[in-house]
Amino acid sequence: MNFHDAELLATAANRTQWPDSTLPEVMFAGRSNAGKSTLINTLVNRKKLAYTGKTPGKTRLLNFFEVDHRIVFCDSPGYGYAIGGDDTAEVFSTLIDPYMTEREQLKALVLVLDIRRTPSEDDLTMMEYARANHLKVIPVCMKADKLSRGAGISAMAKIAKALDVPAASIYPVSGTKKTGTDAVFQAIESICEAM
Ligand SMILES: Nc1nc2c(ncn2[C@@H]2O[C@H](COP(=O)(O)OP(=O)(O)OP(=O)(O)O)[C@@H](O)[C@H]2O)c(=O)[nH]1
Ligand SMILES: [Mg+2]
Repeated sequence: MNFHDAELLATAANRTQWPDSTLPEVMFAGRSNAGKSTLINTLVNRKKLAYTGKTPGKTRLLNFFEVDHRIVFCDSPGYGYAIGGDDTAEVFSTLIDPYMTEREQLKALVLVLDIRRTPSEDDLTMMEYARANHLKVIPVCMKADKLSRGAGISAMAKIAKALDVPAASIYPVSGTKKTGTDAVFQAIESICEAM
């Protein structure tokens, strides 16, 4: 496991609160409870940088983390769960949509999925939306530790088919076993360096 320096740069409810940074950014999005915040913590080898929890709806705003002084990770609220009375549509229109369409240094979407679940309509919409905004998409299957090796491979094949991407382009990660993150980090780095 590599050491990465990481710090919270900003928490934003609207565009005026986006951090004043020019570093390349990567957004982490996905269904509520899929493991977005856990993935960020595991990538930077920190237990509690991003806020995680057993109940869905833990991440409420956009949270920006500067990593190694060269990349910014943006954690976002999950979709598919009503957050504090607001519905998913509102989170999308007030937080996620402006960020995805207007943030110039945003380079990639890490689409965070639960390896045990078929991608939802919202996942497919998010992926199309990222592509429409010229973002590269890195699909990551969290909770790989919950399935046996064989079941994990067949689950990822099904997910690849649903997303219409090659199976080899999907990254399995376990937050509890801390496996799979080096490959994800490299994928993020190579996209950010190419820009
Ligand atoms: N076993 C296992 N549990 C995981 C893994 N990743 C996340 N979890 C658990 O899943 C739950 C949700 O994780 P979070 O990282 O908070 O998920 P999130 O997508 O950020 O959720 P919201 O912010 O609420 O949308 C927590 O109880 C985590 O401990 C994993 O790889 N393996
Ligand atoms: Mg979260």
